[in-house]
Amino acid sequence: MDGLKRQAAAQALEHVQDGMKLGLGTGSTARHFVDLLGQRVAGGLRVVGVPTSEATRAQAEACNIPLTTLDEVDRLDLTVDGADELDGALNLIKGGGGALLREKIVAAASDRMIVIADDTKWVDVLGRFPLPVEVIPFGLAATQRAMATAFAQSGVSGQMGLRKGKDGHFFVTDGGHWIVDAHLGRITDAPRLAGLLSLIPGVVEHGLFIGLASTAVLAGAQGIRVVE
Ligand code: ABF
Repeated sequence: MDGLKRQAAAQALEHVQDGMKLGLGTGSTARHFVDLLGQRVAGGLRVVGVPTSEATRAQAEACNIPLTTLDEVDRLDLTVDGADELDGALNLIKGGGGALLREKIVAAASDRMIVIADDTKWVDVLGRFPLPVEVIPFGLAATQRAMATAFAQSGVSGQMGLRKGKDGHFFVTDGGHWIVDAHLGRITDAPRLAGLLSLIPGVVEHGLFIGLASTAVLAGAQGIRVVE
């Protein structure tokens, strides 16, 4: 599986050109991309990157990839990031790694987003992977009740659980928030659910990425498949 992830990352690297401003994704697949990009930078490629997590920042710095922020540049040319699930409309579930807020801010500031993944992430209908929703701790129960209403209004239901970290305590995001994972099964109208979740005050951001990805590079046993 790791080899497939690296193949997808290598294919996405073909889209990187000298002088580009790049969004740098998070997760084990994006990690391959940053590693390969670092090798190209060492060979003379000139790019600047905006990392989507503290983990990616640390990796990019170790690879000597020049970094910038969205305060210093207006738009990014390209973001390359992984996903937990993607469908035929290139809608995504992201946030399994807990970095969905910065990932979405960076993707939305990019002219293009390439998703890199092994082909097990490709699904007919999103939702088998639990939907991560980043929430403010204050008023959590009220936020979860509002989320349940949003689920019902978009025709889904399921259990919600507050994510815990490896230490057994609540997982805290880079932004200092918590994550609720919603086990919904089949999200048949992802754009509607995305819109409803975005209206809830205690929801900082959710892991449905609708209309943000322009290309998917999927690596499988049969080779690389590019979906646009
Ligand atoms: C990030 O990393 C996340 O949005 C997503 O949750 C995860 C995918 O991880 P991996 O590439 O390790 O499967 O892209």
